[in-house]
Amino acid sequence: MSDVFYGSDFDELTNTDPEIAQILIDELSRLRGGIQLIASENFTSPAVLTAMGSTLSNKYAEGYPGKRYYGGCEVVDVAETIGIQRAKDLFDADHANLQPHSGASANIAVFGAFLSPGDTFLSMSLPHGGHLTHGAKVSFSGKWFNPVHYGVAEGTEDIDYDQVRALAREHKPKMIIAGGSAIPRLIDFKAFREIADEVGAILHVDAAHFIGLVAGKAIHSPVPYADVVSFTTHKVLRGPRSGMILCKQEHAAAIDKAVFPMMQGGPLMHVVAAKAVALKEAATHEYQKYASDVIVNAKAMTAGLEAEGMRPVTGGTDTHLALLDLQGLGVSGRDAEDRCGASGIVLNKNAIPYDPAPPSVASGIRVGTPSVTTQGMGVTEMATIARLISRAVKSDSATEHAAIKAEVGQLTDAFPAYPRG
Ligand code: DSN
Repeated sequence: MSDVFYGSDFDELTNTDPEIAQILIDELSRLRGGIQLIASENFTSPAVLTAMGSTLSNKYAEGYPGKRYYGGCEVVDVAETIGIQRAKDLFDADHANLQPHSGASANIAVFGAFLSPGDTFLSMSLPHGGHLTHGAKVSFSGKWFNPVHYGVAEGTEDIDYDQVRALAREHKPKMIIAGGSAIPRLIDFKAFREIADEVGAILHVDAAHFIGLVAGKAIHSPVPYADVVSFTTHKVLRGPRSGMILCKQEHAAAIDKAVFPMMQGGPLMHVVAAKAVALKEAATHEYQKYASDVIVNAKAMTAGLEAEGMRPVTGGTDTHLALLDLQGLGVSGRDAEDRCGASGIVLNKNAIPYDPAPPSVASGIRVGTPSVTTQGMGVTEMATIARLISRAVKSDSATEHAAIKAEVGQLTDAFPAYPRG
């Protein structure tokens, strides 16, 4: 441990709580020992992890830099101010709020800033690739507000902009949300802006999945078009598990008040500092190369899976993720997830548009390349992984799954997550 830094000291944790220390070791082994294809996960850097494991965790800092409700905030004020400036610079945004604890809490704040209970909003339906916080009945957004949902067109399986426009004209929503959790294609933010303007709605882009690609200049940005952009910071962006909001200057006060004091109390200053670190990392040429490699890898993996009989929804991907329809193989998403899991490949079952199966079974799987790209894998490895997934999905033999797991081990040994020093 450094003379000047307390935190992230594993020996200290081992002495105090060997049980939890062992869980940290076990989780690191799990990450290192498998192929991680959850599209919403990544391997954040040791620098980000260090900021999160620091004494900044101790500080109560309700309020914003220079306007806190506690004394002693002069140091954490600097961290938050640096982070805000980095976010504004990286995304060319008028205003940034780094305090939301997560993507879901960022979205609660967006609703709080612009809507009142009972107001109507328009968003993508969950079974077509939306998100729980975009109006699912079990979420605050579906319980307290009135969601109207658009989906994808049956033929293209891409967002049906004609339907978005028609529903907007019919329901006059106060807010329109673009974005979701299983959208493999680029979103036409200009079209959404035009529809929002036509009906006088706020345009909220939930960029959680793809903001890292925007940061790395690999895809176009929603920031010029949206009134407000919310996102998580731990997906392609590779920051700490947390949330963030960008908005136009005219909405800055409303967003800040909705984050604190409406939605949250004290910010997690260690996580705010970690977000600042991630934003610095994301502004580098190295990160830009990473972001474009994530897409190249996603395209390669999708092509490999298609060659093995798994149909890519929309015919392919422009981003970090793909949705594969397994109906042609006669295997459910749930069975595919289990079989891959037994083979050391971590991915999730996923509903596909117009899915005949219930969500707990699902006809598809979702794969993403943020983590394997962080490990340094390229298109050759993506082709290998596609073949391993195919073998795992098509077999219910434990022997075959064990054989695949051994091959997974060779790959993860060659491209380790968190390499040993
Ligand atoms: N549940 C996350 C995902 O996996 O896409 C988004 O919140």
